[in-house]
Amino acid sequence: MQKRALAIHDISCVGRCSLTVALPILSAAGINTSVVPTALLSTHTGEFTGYTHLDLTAELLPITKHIASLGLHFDAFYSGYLASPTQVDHVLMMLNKLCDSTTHIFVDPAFADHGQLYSLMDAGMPAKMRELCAKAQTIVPNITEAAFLLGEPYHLNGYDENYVLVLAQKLAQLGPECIVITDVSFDDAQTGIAVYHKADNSFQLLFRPKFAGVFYGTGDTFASFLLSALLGGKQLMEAAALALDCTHESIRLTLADGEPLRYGVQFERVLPKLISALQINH
Ligand code: PXL
Repeated sequence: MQKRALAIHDISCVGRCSLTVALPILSAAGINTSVVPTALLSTHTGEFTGYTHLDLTAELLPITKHIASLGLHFDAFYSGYLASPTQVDHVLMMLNKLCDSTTHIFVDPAFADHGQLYSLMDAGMPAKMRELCAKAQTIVPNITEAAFLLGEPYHLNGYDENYVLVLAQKLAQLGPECIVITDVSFDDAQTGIAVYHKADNSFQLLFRPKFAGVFYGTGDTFASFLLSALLGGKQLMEAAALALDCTHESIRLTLADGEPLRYGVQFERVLPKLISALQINH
């Protein structure tokens, strides 16, 4: 049976992030993916100016009621960028109405990066997003979001493995079983992820050579690759390593091609690698 996911993120028309990343990646992984757009923007809010923004919170209850009436089972509930703290309450309502005991609740908090909240983000978002993370089985914050979720000081650099381990353990205490922290870096040469599994207190760091630049949407590509691999039956560590490799390769190809970074990364070119790693026969 094909797995079924519900992806709840914004649509940024231009600039490959959120749903324009999640839908193609999950679909390539053979997952039947339904989408709920949380907001409609002309571009992401990273390196563009003058973008439009339509908050779709008012649609979430009617959409949820109708989908709930269909009696569908979702194997994964995957939330990402949310427009406001109020919208997080609506997503919690969706979660209650659309998930059952076997739904993998996978939350990418997607509200900050490099020590700062995203442009349109309300200062109340970290505290509110904590409530959603508490309901998740897996969360994938970057290091900024991990610190902000816990109200801990954010360190641009000069932190060590123990700082990251303590963040992961404290995040696990909120509720989730699996914590994958992205954008972990102890020096200029390497960047990577920290993978923490609460069941056995296991903690592993995975690094790849660091590329210079700001890569928009890569949190979304990483999370989408990771969820694809988990739904494809991979264990957490193997799934995280595959997602890291696919994301790293997307960045490498984008830089080699010379495309301006604000348009996101060329994840499309890595989909064959994902498909073969997951041994999917389309
Ligand atoms: O990739 C995260 C993201 C998602 N959605 C919007 C964003 C960003 C990051 O800047 O602006 C609208």
